[in-house]
Amino acid sequence: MLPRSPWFTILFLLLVSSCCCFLPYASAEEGTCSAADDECNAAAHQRTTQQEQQEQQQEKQETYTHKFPMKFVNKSQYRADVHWDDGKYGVHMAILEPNGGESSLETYQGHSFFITRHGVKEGLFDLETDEQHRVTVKRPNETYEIPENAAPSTNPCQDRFSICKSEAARGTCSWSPGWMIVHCCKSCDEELNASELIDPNVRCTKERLNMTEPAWQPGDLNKLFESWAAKDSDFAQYDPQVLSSPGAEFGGIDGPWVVTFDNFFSEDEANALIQGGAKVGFERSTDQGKMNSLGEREKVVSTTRTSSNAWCIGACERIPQVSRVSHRIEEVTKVPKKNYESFQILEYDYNQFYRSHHDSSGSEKGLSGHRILTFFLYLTDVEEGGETKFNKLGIQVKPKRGRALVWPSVKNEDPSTWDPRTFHEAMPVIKGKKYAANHWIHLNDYEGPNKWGCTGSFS
Ligand SMILES: *[C@@H]1O[C@H](CO)[C@@H](O)[C@H](O)[C@H]1NC(C)=O
Ligand SMILES: *[C@@H]1O[C@H](CO)[C@@H](O)[C@H](O)[C@H]1NC(C)=O
Ligand SMILES: *[C@@H]1O[C@H](CO)[C@@H](O)[C@H](O)[C@H]1NC(C)=O
Ligand SMILES: CC(=O)N[C@H]1CO[C@H](CO)[C@@H](O)[C@@H]1O
Repeated sequence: MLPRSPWFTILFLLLVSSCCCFLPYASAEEGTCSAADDECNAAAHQRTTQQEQQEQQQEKQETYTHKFPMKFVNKSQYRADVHWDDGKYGVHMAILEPNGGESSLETYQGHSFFITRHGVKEGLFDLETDEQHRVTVKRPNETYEIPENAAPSTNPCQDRFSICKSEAARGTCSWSPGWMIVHCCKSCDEELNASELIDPNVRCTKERLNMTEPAWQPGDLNKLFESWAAKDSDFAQYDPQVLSSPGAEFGGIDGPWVVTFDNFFSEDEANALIQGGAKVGFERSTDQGKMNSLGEREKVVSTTRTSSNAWCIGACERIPQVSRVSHRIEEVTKVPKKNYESFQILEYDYNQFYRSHHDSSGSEKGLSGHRILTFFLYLTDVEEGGETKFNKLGIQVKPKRGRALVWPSVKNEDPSTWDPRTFHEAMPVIKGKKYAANHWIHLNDYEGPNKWGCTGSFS
């Protein structure tokens, strides 16, 4: 049996307290108390309490209520982004460019910032402690240096944001699994096995995603466009016009199919799409850059495309007129909506343009396959400029509210091969403002792979 004398109890308490409170202050200068030396320990305790109070007072004296500058320097080999931690997803504040990698921000005392790789939200870490680089602002004119050895963690399963736990608690892991696995992996691990699924080779297989058959077999492309061009078309009320058809057999020039429906949607529907875009918020258009090991593509501000765009998701997609137009496109194309990217709403101001490009997804087509069709809607009349120009075909289409322009990006004989004839560009707006919207339609399912974070896009 252990002795239960008062001495034992005191000794025990002292041992506990000495390891928790006194140890950091037991430096050589101050001298070290033996655990049982009551008086010495009491004195040391007083000293440390005084020190703490002094430090606290000092902290208190240095209160800054005004904005002040803070400098960030990037010494790492990664292009970095600085985000203010707003307690939610963070707010992007600065890019640390190469060749100097410096940026100065105006900030407030107590604000926190975290550092990620540029263009994705993958954190830059101290690999020894496995802590993400972050800083809480204490006083004006500090410099925060991202050290040379900063790098993504070797453990990809991290919570990137303060809000991850509460998002997981309200069920977001199951209704937005792709985004959550990549951004809130720890918080979704129990529910989804996120630490396994964070590897895109595990997460993004045809079998796991229950992918269905391609929308088109060879020959289906021509059949569809021929049904629109026919005199007795089911869709004659939308006023189809053929600008180009194979062998010019159905009108227009000899080339790939290019068709307009000059009366495809109403003014009310056009306005609803513009308002939906505003609801989500228009942002400067970006291109997709390189992919990291988690399947995220870097967002790159485009130089060949100066428009702004908004992806019509959530509240925008639920606007009745918006879903009515999507549904009409399903009826006309006979390709189900699960193969579509969300409506992209576009805004072109004076002199804005989108230089020559192709809508297929290039050689990297992924699970969803190429974009086979572009269904493009002009939401406003434009006084001058803003035409869609097919560079190789010599066709220009004028914006006109209610008009839809449709063309394929792939070949009739092989819908998994892109058709280089349909390069096109958006001419600069000279007078007025151009609003447009498009659905990009894929050969295979898009919604499933997108939901599971298998399309490179996580917005
Ligand atoms: C911070 O820098 C600015 C401009 O360089 C200077 O005016 C200000 O006094 C500095 N503040 C402190 C507290 O050092
Ligand atoms: C997670 O993985 C384990 C084993 O790999 C499996 O037993 C379990 O059912 C999985 N849980 C979920 C939610 O998929
Ligand atoms: C695929 O189908 C199976 C069986 O219906 C289902 O349990 C599973 O959740 C589906 N997978 C996905 C990613 O939707
Ligand atoms: C990749 C990259 O942009 N890294 C830069 C970070 O900043 C240092 C200078 O501080 C540059 O040398 C690096 O090129």
